[in-house]
Amino acid sequence: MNRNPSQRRRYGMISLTASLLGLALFLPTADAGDRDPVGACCFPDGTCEILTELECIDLCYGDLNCDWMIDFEDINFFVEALQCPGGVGWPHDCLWITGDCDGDGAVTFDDINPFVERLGWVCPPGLGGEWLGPGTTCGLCPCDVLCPPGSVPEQELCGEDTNAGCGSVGPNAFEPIYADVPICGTAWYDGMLRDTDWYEITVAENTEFTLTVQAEFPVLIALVETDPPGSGDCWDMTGYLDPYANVGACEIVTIVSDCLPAGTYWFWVGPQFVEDTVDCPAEYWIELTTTPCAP
Ligand SMILES: [Ca+2]
Ligand SMILES: [Ca+2]
Ligand SMILES: [Ca+2]
Ligand SMILES: [Ca+2]
Repeated sequence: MNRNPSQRRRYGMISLTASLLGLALFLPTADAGDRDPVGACCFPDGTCEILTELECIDLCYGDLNCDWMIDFEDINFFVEALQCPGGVGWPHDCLWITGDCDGDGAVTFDDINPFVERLGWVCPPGLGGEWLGPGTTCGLCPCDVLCPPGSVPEQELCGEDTNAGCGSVGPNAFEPIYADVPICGTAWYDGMLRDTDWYEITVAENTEFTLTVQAEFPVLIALVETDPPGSGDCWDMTGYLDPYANVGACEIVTIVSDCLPAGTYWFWVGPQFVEDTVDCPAEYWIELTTTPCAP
């Protein structure tokens, strides 16, 4: 958020009144002008919309120097805004339209009374977004994956190595995963080595598995294939991942297995080797659903 408290000079109420009366004699009515360009607005909750800058950021009307207070320091900015119809020639980072205290889309003399009424206000903290600029797309927002409601944390802490499955040093270590209970996990990649997370589930009947993931890094998810299927024995790995998916940061993707026989299955999650590094604690979530099926 661009908040730029600059050029602070004090005006008294007398000089404000004099200035406004003087301006009223000379200035044309301001115009809001053409519709502003739109671009990606990235909100703190991870969502994004295509909006104008004004629609995206949080404005406190009357706070023309963007210091979150509406006070005498704003008066000369307000007077200056009145001299810039349509915002043309407005030199400050804090937006011209911040002077639109009656909400009609322009800063005009009609804003004088509502501006004066606001003197002394403290602006509420905002929930505005970050605007990325004209023509930008939501794919450019920083990726922030939020754990879904009801999720449980991965047991391995970021930087540890406690669930590397068939790739474990020492005893094979898997973390359990349960149907319909999302897991909120973390991962890293240091440019050479990467975190690998192996999740294990055992089913008692023919099952079709559906695994969904979203990660803050380019991620690979997969069902580790064994022959026979569901053997739960690392020596039975075929070396194939089936099904699997590679997706970019923040993309949500789902893989669906064939109808597989009762047994023990492993789902694999880890960073792709495409970024320079993935730093702890890069987050992801996965959710597994199981559907009984007939082979
Ligand atoms: Ca202010
Ligand atoms: Ca106005
Ligand atoms: Ca991990
Ligand atoms: Ca791991």
